[in-house]
Amino acid sequence: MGRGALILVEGLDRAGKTTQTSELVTRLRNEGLNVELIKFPDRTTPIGKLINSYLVDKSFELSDESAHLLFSANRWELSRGIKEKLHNGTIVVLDRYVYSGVAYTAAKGLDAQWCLNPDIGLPRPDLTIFLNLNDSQSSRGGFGDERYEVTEFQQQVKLQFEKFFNEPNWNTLVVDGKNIQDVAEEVWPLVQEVLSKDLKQVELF
Ligand code: NYM
Ligand code: MG
Repeated sequence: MGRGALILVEGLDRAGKTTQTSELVTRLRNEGLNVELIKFPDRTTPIGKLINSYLVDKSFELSDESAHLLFSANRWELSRGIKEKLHNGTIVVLDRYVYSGVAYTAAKGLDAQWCLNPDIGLPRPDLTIFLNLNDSQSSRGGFGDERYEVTEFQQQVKLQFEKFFNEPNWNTLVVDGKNIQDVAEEVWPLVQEVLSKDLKQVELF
């Protein structure tokens, strides 16, 4: 048996990542495959708990740099487990990852290469699906009240995500006006294609 695939779903807040990753995991399990879903930030770890405080409590002050490094550290906390699962043949589906890390901090004006540096060495996804909301929808509001859930900021984040649109293994799916099943039907062939590959060693950022 070959290794499992690392599949990432990225996007702005409210793009539908959590819905689509859970649909995808259900579908893969129905095919009899071993699948694990990991959502970043993982708010359950010691570092994740700090990140959660930072997101929900706007009086919890951290410099932009230290907040950024916590999000990266949260990925490093889980990276060994991710590699082990892939080696054991488990498909790992990620809800956000390195690209969110760079895009949200670079949107604050920090240098994008500086933002990527702490993530260098993390496993690289075999497939990234970016759920793309066009401007009219990203400005429709309806956010929760966590830090970053503000229309103007989301537009800056989107500009940062767009810099990754030519990354290897990247697919941008427009989700505007589509229902959950429509989007899932577009996700599925991309996933099947990566599963049909004979994946070699896990690549790294
Ligand atoms: N976020 C997420 C970052 O700023 N950097 C990161 O590295 C990651 C993984 O956390 N607004 C931000 C994006 C979201 C917030 O994520 C919480 P979610 O998926 O809404 O729980
Ligand atoms: Mg959110």
